[in-house]
Amino acid sequence: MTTGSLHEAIADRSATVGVLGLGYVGLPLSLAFVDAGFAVRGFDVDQYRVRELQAGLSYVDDVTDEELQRGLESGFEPSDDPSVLADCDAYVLAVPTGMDDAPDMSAIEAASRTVAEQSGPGETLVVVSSTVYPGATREVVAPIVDDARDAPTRFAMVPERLNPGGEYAFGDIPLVVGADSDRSRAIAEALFDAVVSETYPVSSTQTAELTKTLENTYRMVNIGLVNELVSLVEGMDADLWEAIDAAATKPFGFQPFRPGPGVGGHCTPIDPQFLAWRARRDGTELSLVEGAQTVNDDMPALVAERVERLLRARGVDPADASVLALGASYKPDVGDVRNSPALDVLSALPEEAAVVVADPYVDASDVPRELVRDVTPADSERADVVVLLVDHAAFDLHAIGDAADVVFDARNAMPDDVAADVVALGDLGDDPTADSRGEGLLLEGE
Ligand code: SAJ
Repeated sequence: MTTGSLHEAIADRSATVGVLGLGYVGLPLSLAFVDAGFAVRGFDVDQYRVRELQAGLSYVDDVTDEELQRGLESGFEPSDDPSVLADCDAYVLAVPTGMDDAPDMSAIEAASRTVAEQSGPGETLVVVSSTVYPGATREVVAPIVDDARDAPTRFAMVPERLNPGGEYAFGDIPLVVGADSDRSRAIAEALFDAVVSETYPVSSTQTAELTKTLENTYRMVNIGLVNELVSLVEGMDADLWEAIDAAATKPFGFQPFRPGPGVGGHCTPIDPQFLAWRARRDGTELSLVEGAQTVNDDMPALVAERVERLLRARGVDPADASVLALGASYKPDVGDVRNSPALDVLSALPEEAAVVVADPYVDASDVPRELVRDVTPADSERADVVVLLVDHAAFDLHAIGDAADVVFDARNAMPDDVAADVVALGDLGDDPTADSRGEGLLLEGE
C-alpha cells in the first residue's frame, strides 16, 4: 500500500535514521542501516562510549574497529549530544531495560522524551527494539512522543534477536515487525527489509512484545525443567545428562536444554519476569513461569550445598576448605556477570573457605573472591575441590582434571579420562549416604 513520503524516503534511502542506545544491539543495527545506504545518527548517554566510537574503537565484541571505521566514513554519526537526532525520519530505541519490583522502563522513557524533543514536523517512524513488557510501546513510548508532536507518528515494535558471539549473522536472523496499523507496519517493514533477509509482520505491537518475551520465557522454563530434575535423579540410578542427549536423538518435538548452576544474563532470566508482572497486573498469575524462575533461582544454593556435602564426605570441613572455582561470568566465553549464578554460588559457599576464582574475562571488581586469570596445576592440586561453574573454552580441563583431587562439575563438561574424581550435577558421587537413596542396590539375580 502507498504510504506517502516517509515510505518513499526509506525506499530510496534518503531517510535519516536515529538510533538511541549504542550497545550490543544499537551499534550493529546502526552499521547495518549505514550499509543499507541510510544516514545514521547514533545517540548514547555514555560520553566515554561515544568518544571511543568517534575514535573508531568498538567496545562491542561482534563489531570490529574496521567495521566501525567504515561506518563512520559512510554516514554513521555517533554523539552524546541529543541534538544529533534532530529531525530524523525514523528512530530506533535500543536502550537497556530491566526488572525491579516492576519493569524498569526508565531508559525507554528517557529515550522517548529525547525523540519527542528532537523529532521534526513530518511523519516519523518510532521503533522499539529493546525488550519491554507486553504493552509498553503503547503505554510508555506512544504517550510521551505523541503528546509532543503534531505530525503523525508511526509506532512499531521490532524486538532485537542478536546472537552475540553466535553462529548467526545479524542479516540472517528474521525480525518480527509489530505495529498497530497497516501504515505503520508497512513503513517499519520497509526499513527493516533493508537490513535483514526476512521480516515477519504481526498484527500489533503487543504481539511483537509477546513474541520476544515468549522466546526467552520458553528458554527459561525449559532450563528450569532440567534443573528441577537434578534433585530427582540424585536418588536414581540414572544419568540426567545422558537422558537429555538421548532425548535429543528424537528428530522432532524435543530441544535439549541442560542443567547448570542457574540462569544468568540480562535476557533469559529477565524477560519472563516482564510476562509474570503483566499477568499479576492483570489479576492473573503465570504459576509455571514463576515456578521455573524459583527453580532456577534456587540452583546456586543447591550447587553450594552439594559442594559442601562432597567436602564433608571427604573429611573436609567446608569452612576450612580450599576451593578453586572455574568461571564467574553468566555463560561461557563472555565477561558479562549480570545475574551470574556463578557469583551466587561463590556467595553461598562458607565465607571462611579459601576460595580462588579463575576466569579469563570478568572484571576483578565484579568478583567477591580472589581472582586469577589462568589455572596452574598447583592451583588445582592445592584445592580440596575444584568447582566447574562456567565452561570457558579457555580452560584446559584435561590439565585441571589431572592435577585435581576431586571436581564438582556443574556443567558436565569435564573430560571422562581425567585423574580426578568427577561428580557431576545430579550425581551424589561417593557420598556415603547415597545408598539410602536406592543407588547401588542390585536387582534380583544381577
Ligand atoms: N543456560 C543453562 N542451560 C541451557 C542454556 C542456558 O543453564 O541449556 C544458562 C546459561 O548458562 C546462562 C543463562 O542460562 O546462565 C542464559 O543463557 P542463554 O543461552 O539464554 O544466553 P543469553 O541470556 O545471552 O540469551 C540470549 C538470548 N538472545 C536474545 O534475547 C536476542 C536468547 O534468546 C538466545 O537464545 C541466547 O542469547 C543465545 O542462544 O545466545
